[in-house]
Amino acid sequence: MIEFSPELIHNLRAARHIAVLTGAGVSAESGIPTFRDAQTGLWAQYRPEDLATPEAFAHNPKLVWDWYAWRAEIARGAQPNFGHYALAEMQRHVDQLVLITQNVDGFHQLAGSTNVIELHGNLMRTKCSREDVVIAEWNASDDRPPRCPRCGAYLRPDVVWFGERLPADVLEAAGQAANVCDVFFSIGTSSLVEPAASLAHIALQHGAAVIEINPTVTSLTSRASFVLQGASGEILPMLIKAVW
Ligand code: BV8
Repeated sequence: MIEFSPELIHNLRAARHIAVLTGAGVSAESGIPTFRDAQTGLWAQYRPEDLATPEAFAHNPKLVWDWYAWRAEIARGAQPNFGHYALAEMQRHVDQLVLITQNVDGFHQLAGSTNVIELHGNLMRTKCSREDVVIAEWNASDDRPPRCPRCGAYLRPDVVWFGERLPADVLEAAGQAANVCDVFFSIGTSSLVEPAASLAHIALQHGAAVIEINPTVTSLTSRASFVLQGASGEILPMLIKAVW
């Protein structure tokens, strides 16, 4: 059982606005490999950051399409874990909780969280690579990637690749949440990818308490107000019990 400091418990009980940033670590206990984990099988020879780019898709659209199809398959075969459910419950205890996720698996919504900001999109959604519009269905064919039924261009996953801008409205909403929160959680993220990693610093700048939950040290750890070292699927349910 982890002991939570009285100061941490007080901060959370007094909080009216909570912002939460999650990364791949929150889905690790669901069996979804994180970006830091070595990839397995066919994908072991590739680095995610080399596949999640427009250049990789331009160079080898089938390879990138198949990588996302594999990841979607893993996500469809997995479930949200206790960490996801605890965050959905936390939302019921505070006036406003904005859940900002870097994850593309849709598990927060599956676990019942609302007010979810998907910074990097969602691999269960597909869009036209030319028109940038979401395409819900297309003619079944063996083409990989399939072709847009409207214009014939390749379809692609509706995610933000490295070197691509985040949608302005999404980034704006996330920045706003970080700006007004009393407490900012950074959970299961190596805090390396920008602009997501800057959100915790925006919160610190205006005096919010920043709580990091991660089994390892990250670039944020030394700046965080509270550091809960461990797995989010274990810590979050205990934190909910201790506070609310
Ligand atoms: C942009 C979707 C601008 C796709 C992803 C400033 C400085 C340096 C670099 C840059 C910068 N600004 C821009 C860049 C470039 C780049 C970047 O940040 N590069 C990094 C590598 C340095 N950023 C971008 O390109 C962004 N775009 O800024 O555009 C621009 C301006 C003009 C014109 C054009 C563009 C776009 C970034 C979005 C990339 N897309 N995902 C996909 O998923 O396939 S990022 C992807 O990787 C994830 O979404 C996630 O964000 C990131 C992985 O990070 P984490 O989630 O933290 O996961 P990770 O595996 O790293 O860590 C897991 C953590 O969990 C670990 O700490 C581990 O200890 C912990 N953990 C493990 N188990 C548990 C746990 N924690 C809790 N419980 C557990 N059980």
